[in-house]
Amino acid sequence: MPRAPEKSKKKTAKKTAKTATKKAAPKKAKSTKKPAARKTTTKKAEAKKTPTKKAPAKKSAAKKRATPQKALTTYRHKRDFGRTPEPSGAQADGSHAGEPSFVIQRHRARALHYDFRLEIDGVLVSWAVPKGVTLDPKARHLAVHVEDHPLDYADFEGVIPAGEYGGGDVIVWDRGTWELHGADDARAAVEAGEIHVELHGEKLAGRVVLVRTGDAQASREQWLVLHKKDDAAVAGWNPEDYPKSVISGLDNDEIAARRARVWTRHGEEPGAPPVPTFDAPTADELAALDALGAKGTWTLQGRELALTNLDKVLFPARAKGERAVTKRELVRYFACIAPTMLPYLAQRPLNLHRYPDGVEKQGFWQKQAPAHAPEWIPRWHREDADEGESELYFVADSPPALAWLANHAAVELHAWTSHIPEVERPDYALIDIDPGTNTTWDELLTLARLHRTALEHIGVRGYPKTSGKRGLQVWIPIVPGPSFSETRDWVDKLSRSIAQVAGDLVSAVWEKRERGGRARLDYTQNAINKTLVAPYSVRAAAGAPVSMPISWDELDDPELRSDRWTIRTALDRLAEVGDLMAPMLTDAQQLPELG
Ligand SMILES: [Mn+2]
Repeated sequence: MPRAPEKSKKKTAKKTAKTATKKAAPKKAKSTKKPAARKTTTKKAEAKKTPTKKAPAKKSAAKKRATPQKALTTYRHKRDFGRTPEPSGAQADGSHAGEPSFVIQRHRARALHYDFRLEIDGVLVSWAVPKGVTLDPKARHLAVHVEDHPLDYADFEGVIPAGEYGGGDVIVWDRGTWELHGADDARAAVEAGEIHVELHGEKLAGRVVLVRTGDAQASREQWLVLHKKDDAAVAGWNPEDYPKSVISGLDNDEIAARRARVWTRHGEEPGAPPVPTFDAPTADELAALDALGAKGTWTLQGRELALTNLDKVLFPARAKGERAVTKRELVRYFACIAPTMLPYLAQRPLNLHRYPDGVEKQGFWQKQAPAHAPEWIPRWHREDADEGESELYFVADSPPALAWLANHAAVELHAWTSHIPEVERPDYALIDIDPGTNTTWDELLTLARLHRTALEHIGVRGYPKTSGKRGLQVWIPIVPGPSFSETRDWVDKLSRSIAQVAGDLVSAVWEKRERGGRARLDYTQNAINKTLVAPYSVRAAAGAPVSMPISWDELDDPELRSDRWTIRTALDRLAEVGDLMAPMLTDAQQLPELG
C-alpha cells in the first residue's frame, strides 16, 4: 500500500508546530465534558509515577486531558536517552491534519512481542501483544496496555542496548492510518475499555477491536485484540509469516546485525556488520533458464519469475563475428553474479537505468519501485522525499530480485552510497575519474596513478574499478558519520590538489562542452541519491560491458581498458582473481583532515 498519508503527516506536523500552543486551549475546554471516562488512565499514570501517593490528592489533575508532553512522563521516566537510541519525544507537539497513524513494531526483548500503537491526542497509545495483531478472525490475542509513546516512535527501528528498558531489537512491522468506529472520542473509548478501529496498513487492514478484560486499576491492564470477520479478514493468517520491516525490508535478525554500524556513529562498539552471503543458481536452474522459449516461468531459489522477450537483443555486438547480447543473457548474468554483487547492494536504495528497447535506444532512470513488482522484493520508503521525488525504492536482497530486475531491462544498477535507514550518512567517498572527449586512455591512467599516490601518501585505502565505459573510479569505504557535504568537500580537496599537479589534463568544469575535452574529477556524486554504477553492474553499451573491480597494479597492464570485461567474461575473471573489492566491505576508515 502506498504510504502517502504518512508523508503528509510529516509535512503537516512541521507546519502545525507553530500553532501547537493555540491548540492546547480548546483541548482543555473539550476535556471538561468527559472527565469521568478519562479518570482511570490518568490515575494509572499517576500511580506509576508516584506509587506512594495515590488517587484523592490528584483528582483535579484527572479532569484534564493530558497534553502529549505530560502523557509521555512515564515513557521518559523508564528510559535513559543517553543510552538508548529510542526517541525522547522532546519535540512532540501532538497535532496534525489528516487521519491518525498506527504502527506495529516487532520487538524481541526478553520475550518476543508486537507493540500495537494507535495515535490518539498527540501520542501513541500502546499495547504489547505477545502473539501479534492478525487478520485471522478466530484469534483472540492477549494485549497488555503499556505507557503512551511519542509519535516519532513510529519511525523507530534499531537496537535497544541490553540492560536498558526493553533491551532488544525492534522493527517497524506494519504501519498506516486508522479510523475510529462506533465512538467519537478515541481516548474516552480506550478509558472505557473498548475501542473499534479500521486499520489501513501495509500488512493489516479491516476492523480490529481492543477490549479490556482485566482490572482497569491493575498496573498492567489486560486486554484482548481481535479482528472482525470482514472483507479484510483471512482465516489462519499468522503475523510471524510476514517477518520483515515495512520501512527497511529487514527482519529482526538483520536489524540486530546492523547494531555495530549503528553504534559506531556514537563512538561505541566499532566493528563492521557481517557481510551477507547468497547462493548462486544451481546448474539445473540455469539449464531451465536456457531451455525456456521466448517467455516462460523460471523458478529460481523458490521464486517464480515470469520472464518475457528472452531472445530480444538488448546490446548490439561489439565486434564483427560476435553475437549480440539478449535479455536471456542479461538475466543469466545477474543471477550468476548475484552472490558477488549483492553485498554491494545490501540495505541500499537502488536507482535503475532501464533500457526496455535495448541500449541503442533511449533508456530512462527508474527510482520508484512499481506497484506490480513482486512483494518479496523489499522496498524502502523515503520519508523525506520532496514533491515529485520517488518515495519507494527497491532494495535488492536476493538472486531472484536481480533476475527480476534484469527481466525489466534494468541494465545498470546504481546503489546509494549510504545505508538505510541512515541515508544521510554516506559509507563511501567516491572519486570519479571521468574522461573528456580529448582524454586519452594513457592520460586517464596517469590521473588514476596520481590518485593512488595521493591516497598512499595520506594513508587512505581506496579501491579502484572500471566504470565499464571509459572512466575509472576509486571507492573509499568510510565509517558512517560525515555528511555528504563533508565527503564531497574532502574529495573536492583531494581532486584539487591532484589537478594542481596535472592541470592540463583536468577540468573541474562540470559541463562536458565547457571543459575543452579534458578529463573531469567529479566529486559531485558524493551527494544523497547521487550514485555511481555498482561494482559488477552491466553498462548500457555494445557488448554489455561490466564495471569491474581491479587491483592498483592492473593500471600497468597494457590490456586494461574500462570496458575490457563484459557479461561474457566477467564470471571467468571472477573465478580467476576473486572479488577484488571484497576487502572494501569490511574496511571502513576515518577520512583524515586534508590541509
Ligand atoms: Mn515493546
